[in-house]
Amino acid sequence: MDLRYPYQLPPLPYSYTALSGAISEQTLHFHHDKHFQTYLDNLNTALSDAPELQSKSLIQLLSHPEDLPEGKRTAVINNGGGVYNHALYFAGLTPCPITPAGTLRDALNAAFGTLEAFQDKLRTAALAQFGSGYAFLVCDREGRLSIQKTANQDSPLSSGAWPVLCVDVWEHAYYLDYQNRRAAYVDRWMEHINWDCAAQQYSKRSFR
Ligand code: MN3
Repeated sequence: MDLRYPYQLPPLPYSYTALSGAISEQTLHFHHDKHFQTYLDNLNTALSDAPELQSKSLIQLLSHPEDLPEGKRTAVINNGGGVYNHALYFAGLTPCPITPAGTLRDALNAAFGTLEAFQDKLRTAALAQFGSGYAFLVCDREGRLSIQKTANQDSPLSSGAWPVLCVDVWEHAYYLDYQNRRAAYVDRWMEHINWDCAAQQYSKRSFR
């Protein structure tokens, strides 16, 4: 995903009721239209007086947080990470899941052995993330896949990994539907992974 200033809310790529067995219409409205929008608004505000940062892509900004001016660094990490992570999260869901195919399936098999083993590792990471954050499927420059959990809105880009897929485990992602049952949410999320989106994201990996 090549996101650039001024950042705009991508429309939800399915209807608000499309995932209702797993994620309710109410949660999608709050999460996509309110939480995601707030990260966008805060990022645009933070960059409004920084033309040198406006001209960079979000991937460039998040890949080198050490290069950001000190007065902007925290705002970009938190809100830029929030924008990229949410864009990937919502694009990575679908009401009509298919199984992984092609080079991504081969890479999954090479890294984890089986799809079930991948799911176990991702679930473990999602449940082990203390407090707010994400579990990601990421790859390195050679396309090797692994699981990474991050706190808050930190991006795997900032540690040199390319995000392929993510599950948001902030309570705002599941509390209305599952209350404290994060494991039940993660299991239902897993049934709606958009492997087409993940395969595209995997094939577009680029390290800046
Ligand atoms: Mn969220």
